[in-house]
Amino acid sequence: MIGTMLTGRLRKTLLTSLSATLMLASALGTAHAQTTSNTTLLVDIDHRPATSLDGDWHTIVDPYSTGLFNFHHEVKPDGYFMNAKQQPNGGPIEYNFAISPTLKVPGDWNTQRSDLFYYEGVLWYEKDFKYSPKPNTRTFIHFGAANYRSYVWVNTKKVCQHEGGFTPFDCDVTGVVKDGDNFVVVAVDNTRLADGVPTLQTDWWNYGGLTRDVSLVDVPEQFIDDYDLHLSRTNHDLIEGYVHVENAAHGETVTVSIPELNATARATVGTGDRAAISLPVKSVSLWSPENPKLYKVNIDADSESSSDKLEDDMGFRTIETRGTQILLNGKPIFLRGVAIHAEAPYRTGRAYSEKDVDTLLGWAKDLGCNYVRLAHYPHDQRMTRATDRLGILVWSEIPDYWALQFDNPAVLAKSKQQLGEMIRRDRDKASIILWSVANETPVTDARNKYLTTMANLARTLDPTRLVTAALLVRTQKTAAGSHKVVDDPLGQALDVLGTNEYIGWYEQKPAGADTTTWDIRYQKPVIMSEFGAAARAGHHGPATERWTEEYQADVYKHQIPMFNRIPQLRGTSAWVLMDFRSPMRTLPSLQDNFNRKGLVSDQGDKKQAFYVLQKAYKDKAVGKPD
Ligand code: GCB
Repeated sequence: MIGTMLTGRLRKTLLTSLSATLMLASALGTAHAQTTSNTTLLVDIDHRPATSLDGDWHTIVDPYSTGLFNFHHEVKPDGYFMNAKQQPNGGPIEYNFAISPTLKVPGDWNTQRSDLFYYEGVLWYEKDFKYSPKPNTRTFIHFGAANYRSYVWVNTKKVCQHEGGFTPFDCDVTGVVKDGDNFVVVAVDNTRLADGVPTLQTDWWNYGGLTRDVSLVDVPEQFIDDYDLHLSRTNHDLIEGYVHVENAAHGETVTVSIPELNATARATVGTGDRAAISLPVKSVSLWSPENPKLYKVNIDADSESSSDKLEDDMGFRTIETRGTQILLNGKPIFLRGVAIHAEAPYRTGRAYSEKDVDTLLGWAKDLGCNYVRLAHYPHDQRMTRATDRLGILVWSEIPDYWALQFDNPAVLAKSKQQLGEMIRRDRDKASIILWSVANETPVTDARNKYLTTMANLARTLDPTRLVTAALLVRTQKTAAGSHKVVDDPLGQALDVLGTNEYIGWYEQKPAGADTTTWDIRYQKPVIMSEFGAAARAGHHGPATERWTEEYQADVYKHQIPMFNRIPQLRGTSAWVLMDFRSPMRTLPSLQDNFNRKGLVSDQGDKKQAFYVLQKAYKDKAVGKPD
């Protein structure tokens, strides 16, 4: 919602750090070009046997990238990735991981050490680990996510690099890991980039580091690295899709079975290393918020020389639109929801644990939600596993947020990569019904083209779900109040339109909603993907006084009747479940670097607006399914 004007000084600072980072990236790219591509991305990683590399990692804060460049800014052959130790008669070694402070992984660095609170730059991580090689095995180091760019070395050899702060990646370390003692060094750089996804401005904290789990995974030489198994939209007695076997042997067979349904399908791997699956089932108990039934699914890939097995917990349902309706298992549904940032309750920082997820989703359930918008990037996989278990429908999105460089093909490539990684990790989750490709992006020809490409890609990668985006809305003043027009050309490419509005906060008074009319120029379902107002928990006063709980509650009281006057509204996600850290929110004592639009404070205090929305959701007094 906020303009992106930069002051001259700030722009200069950003450009300086940007060019340093670009040099780092290109130096790393050229110096290690032969080992930089990493294409494997293992799915269902939480069901694979793995050795966790979580815990304490030694760290070196490196704002000048000294670990990589010499004094003339040339790439050093003996950077920190060598993990060298001073020898009695050797040259000077001016770093030592072994005696450097540790940080916990998973975890952002900002909230673990006060001197790193505002840090944006390069930070090096190192961990020793033991390994015993097994025959006929490929070995990967799996990173749940690292923000924003990562460069990885094992035993001094560069094994991969990755860009994107919220999606997983794997480094193939086969042949690089050895029997006995090994070490891994990771340089993580969270410098914001003009050509990054997201770009320079975001209304959330740029938490850096190895923010999710890291593990060492052995797989057979032929291994299952991707699959898509879903209920047919036209036949609820059929599960269809594919299993991909990497490096599949000729004649490799794949078996998918669901013991509880007494169902088994066998197929041979064909073109593109994929086995097409068609699994007839009888009386599947369809997944829904009222019945979040998950089945154990076994997937086996067998050849003469190798065998790989995976197990998953999956629900089966269909999601589609009919006119302005959203149909879950063929029946119209209204999405009663709230948006959630991956901000950890109570301790702040990036959320990663089961406990974080339980707390956040516990509040969402208590609010009466059957749906959550996971803003503004893919959350930890624990979140989407939990929404599957709890029966909470999900909108999941990539950080195509605000003013990306829409005319830059390199940026488009980054968005595509993140979309692909998000869909690949989470396409086995029945709870996810919506992939969102953007939030509040400025309408230009370049952006329309870019995001249409993204919407089409989402549909190609996953034709079984709905594609959406949170759009800005045009406002016209009328004699009676205001008129909101939804005619963004991107709407053509979407299945469901998300619309964000802040009547009562950034525009008008709360009562402005009473006289606002809506003109939606598409015959498609609409979700009010954001609305809300800020309040400091415990700050009370008249409902006319900004920042009070009463004011925030008043905004909600006026929003709900307005929603009920939008015939094609099929969902609402209030902004936002819990207060979250944002450097944009500097007002002392009221904000203190938190966006205070939470219905719950970061310390778990429910504000008055929580109860207003809870009552409306529990009484089913907001919106209607058809
Ligand atoms: C928005 C953005 C969201 C912000 C919110 C706000 O429209 O999508 O990321 O945090 O407004 O609080 O201004």
